[in-house]
Amino acid sequence: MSISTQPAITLYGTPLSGHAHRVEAFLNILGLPYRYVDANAEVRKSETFLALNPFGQIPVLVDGDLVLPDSVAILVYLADRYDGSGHWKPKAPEEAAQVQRWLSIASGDLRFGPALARILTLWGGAGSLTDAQRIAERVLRFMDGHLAGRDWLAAERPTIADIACYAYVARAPEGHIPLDPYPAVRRWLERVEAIPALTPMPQSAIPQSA
Ligand SMILES: N[C@@H](CCC(=O)N[C@@H](CS)C(=O)NCC(=O)O)C(=O)O
Repeated sequence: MSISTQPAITLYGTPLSGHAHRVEAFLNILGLPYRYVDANAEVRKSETFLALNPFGQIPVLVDGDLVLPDSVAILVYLADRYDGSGHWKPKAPEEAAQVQRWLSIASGDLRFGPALARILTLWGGAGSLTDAQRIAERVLRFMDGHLAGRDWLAAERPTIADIACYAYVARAPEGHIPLDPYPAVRRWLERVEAIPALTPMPQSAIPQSA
């Protein structure tokens, strides 16, 4: 009888996707074994991938029979399913609401602010860089004020809110959004990067225009 050593979890992502980084970081923090499939733009157009996510987007997590697209949905699932400590997704109503608020910011302002500015700068595409930078500055100013008197976004310890918001803030300079005006955000980034097992979001090797 042969025993399969294949991990139950597969993550479809790419190394420079901040959305995929959220999931990869959390899988590593939880110490869960997983198989990583590099789903580049070509792969994402394939019928096989579109069967997993009709939106053609990464990340997608497959865990046994479950096929789950969307980085935030995946963080919620992994926390509920595998975080025995309950620390990463608190249940107390106030903290739970704060976590949800920052997950919404991760999917909204951070996606259409620093993430879009980075995409447009590094790879081009549709959208206004000026609008994206304006949204980025607004959310970073808000984050900086919020973090001035606290270590973590949603609770007194790190939660999935910090994991969800980290990558696109860390790499905002790749969209020509300097982080110098946001000292509390920079200190928070250092705290996030010191979380055991979290691997920092890689810097793009693509040369940036001035
Ligand atoms: N709401 C989704 C957004 C994911 C997303 O935008 N992924 C990008 C890569 S960072 C993607 O796959 N883009 C390809 C496309 O939209 O065609 C999530 O949170 O996972």
